[in-house]
Amino acid sequence: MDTVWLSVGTLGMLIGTIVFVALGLRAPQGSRYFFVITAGITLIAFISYFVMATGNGVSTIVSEGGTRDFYWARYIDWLFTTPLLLVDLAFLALVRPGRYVGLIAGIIALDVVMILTGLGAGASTNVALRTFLFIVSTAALIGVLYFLVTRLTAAARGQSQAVSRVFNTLAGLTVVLWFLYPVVFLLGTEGFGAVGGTTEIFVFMVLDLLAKVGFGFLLLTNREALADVAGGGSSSSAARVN
Ligand code: RET
Repeated sequence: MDTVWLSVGTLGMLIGTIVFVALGLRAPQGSRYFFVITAGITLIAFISYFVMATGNGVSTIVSEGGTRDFYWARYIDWLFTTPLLLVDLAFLALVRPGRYVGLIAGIIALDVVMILTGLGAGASTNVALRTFLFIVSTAALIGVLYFLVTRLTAAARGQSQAVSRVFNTLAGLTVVLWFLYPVVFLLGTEGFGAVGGTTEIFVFMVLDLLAKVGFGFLLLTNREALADVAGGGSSSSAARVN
């Protein structure tokens, strides 16, 4: 069953990538970078899921409590795709992202800390170390989401109505979905083992599809918002000459 769910994830990410590339061929003027970034996100996840579905990217961890399969490939995926999702959100919210390099770099740095400490927590067999790394990872997640709902949301409010509306939807989706990852981790094989490995693989697959393909679809089909961002933040996109 694990292979079935990982294959569903592989196929879902492949379809997402193809759809995003196809949508990108008709991208509103000046907004193609959103399509490139978002298709890149699903392409990376496709590769990661393909690796896992074919029995790779997984190690057996032996501890006193027994053995468990640890799918480390998903952390390599997340290490690249979660910053790219945040870049999508930052480019949507900020009229001139170049002026906010510090803010964007800070959010990405927190995000990378979150994934790497999460990887350490998942791979470790030492309970104290795992607990410590889990707490650091969750604190970093809270930091990322804090900047998302404060600084980026405030910036998005200054954009056109179409932009701020889609930003609020995507930010809300991100806050809810991202918080579920540590919950699944905690309940699954890396944590208390309240749910089995197959359930964990299934739930992560659903979360990954929603957080990447669902997110991308909402963003890339909103042509009005994309045209507004490309047009420099006003609601008229005609003003911009490319
Ligand atoms: C981990 C480890 C335990 C603590 C925390 C975690 C957070 C993971 C997150 C992952 C998001 C992944 C996404 C993937 C894209 O599809 C690493 C499970 C806080 C937030 C959005």
